[in-house]
Amino acid sequence: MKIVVIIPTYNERENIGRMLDILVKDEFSKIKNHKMEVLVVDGQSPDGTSEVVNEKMKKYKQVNLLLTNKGGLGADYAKGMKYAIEKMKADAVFEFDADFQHDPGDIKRLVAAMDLGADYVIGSRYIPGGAIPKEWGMHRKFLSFFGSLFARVVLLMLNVHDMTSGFKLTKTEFLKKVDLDHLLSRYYAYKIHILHDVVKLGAKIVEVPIVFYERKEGSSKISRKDLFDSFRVVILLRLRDSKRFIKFGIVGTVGYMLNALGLEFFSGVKVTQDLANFFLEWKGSWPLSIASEPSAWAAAFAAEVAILSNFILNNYWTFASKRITNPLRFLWKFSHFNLTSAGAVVIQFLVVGLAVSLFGDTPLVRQLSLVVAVGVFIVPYNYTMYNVFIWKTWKVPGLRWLQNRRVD
Ligand SMILES: Nc1nc2c(ncn2[C@@H]2O[C@H](COP(=O)(O)OP(=O)(O)OP(=O)(O)O)[C@@H](O)[C@H]2O)c(=O)[nH]1
Ligand SMILES: [Mg+2]
Repeated sequence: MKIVVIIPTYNERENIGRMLDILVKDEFSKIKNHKMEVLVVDGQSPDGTSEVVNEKMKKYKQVNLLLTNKGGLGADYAKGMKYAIEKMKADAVFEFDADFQHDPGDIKRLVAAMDLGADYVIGSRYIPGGAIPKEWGMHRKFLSFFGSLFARVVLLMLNVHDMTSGFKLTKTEFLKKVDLDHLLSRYYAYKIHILHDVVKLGAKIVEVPIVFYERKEGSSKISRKDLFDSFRVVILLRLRDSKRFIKFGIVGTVGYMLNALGLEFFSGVKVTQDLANFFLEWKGSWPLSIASEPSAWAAAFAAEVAILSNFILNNYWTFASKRITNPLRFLWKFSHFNLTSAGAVVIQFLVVGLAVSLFGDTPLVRQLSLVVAVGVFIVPYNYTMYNVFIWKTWKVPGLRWLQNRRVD
């Protein structure tokens, strides 16, 4: 494999020369089974970092230089990664700092993890054996740890312990599938975006413990705005992941509102009165008496309105990519959807009907009983039906013949 160590620099004159010597002379020679190269991505540092690199390039053919206009760490890394992939034909790339906070001696340890099958190796400070600088003040320790924990929890990535490490080895077969031109951050938070995408692509992740040292020469470029930027990126990634879930929630809310309005509307129309009158002789004999309540029928009609709205909105919006257009298939799918939702009609009929027959037929009783019907019965009911018949995530032995029938 060809492995390119990408080192972004901005005013790292005191560090870069010594770092390149150590990498090329000491470390690369220890890695026998791969072709190792360096790509320094310099943001045209005013301190003359690139002059030092140019000098080293005369000495070592493994050193490459790419000049940028200092677009921020993320933007410059994106350029470096694309250069390594397209121009240098890298099979894997390192993210690595120039300032000796990362131990060059750890490079071979991350390579060894990839040799054992990892696609994405994280130099991790938050697993046993890893460490952050002792010299860091309480607040930087706190921010680093809880920042990482926040990202892990919100993005549901508890199996990754260090979300913001700057020391990583990534197979370019995965990096090529990440949209490097549209990273959500041009600054430090780009790391969270790439990590998130690579995990979603199904890469095999391995964390190798590293000690992160305190910077000795030069100055830090990280700033307070990076904290807010990281927060923003985590939230945006989360929203992106849960778009369908949020749409599903909105569809449910609209469905509920139509249900509540429908209940009021139908309880005042002639059809429900007529239906109730038809069963008037059952008035005294509970529970059949429920059929003689106009609002019970109104609740059943309202349920059907909500089912219709849910089906149409989900078909044309939430699952728009799988939209059903063929009219026959649409009808078939709709009747199937109705069949699985039929229980909801019955539940609403019974719960609202029972409530109005017990407590009187007032808007308050109707609406409160609707809340109970939906919240206590219909949501769990739908959840069960969806798992058994729609997504088929629960296998029920006695129902296998029904579950296995293809409806789509
Ligand atoms: N090309 C380029 N390099 C940058 C940019 N910002 C930072 N760097 C380099 O990226 C690496 C990491 O930046 P640092 O400032 O050390 O960030 P850090 O290690 O998280 O913070 P410290 O612990 O304070 O050093 C260093 O090698 C910097 O020189 C940039 O905008 N462009
Ligand atoms: Mg640093």
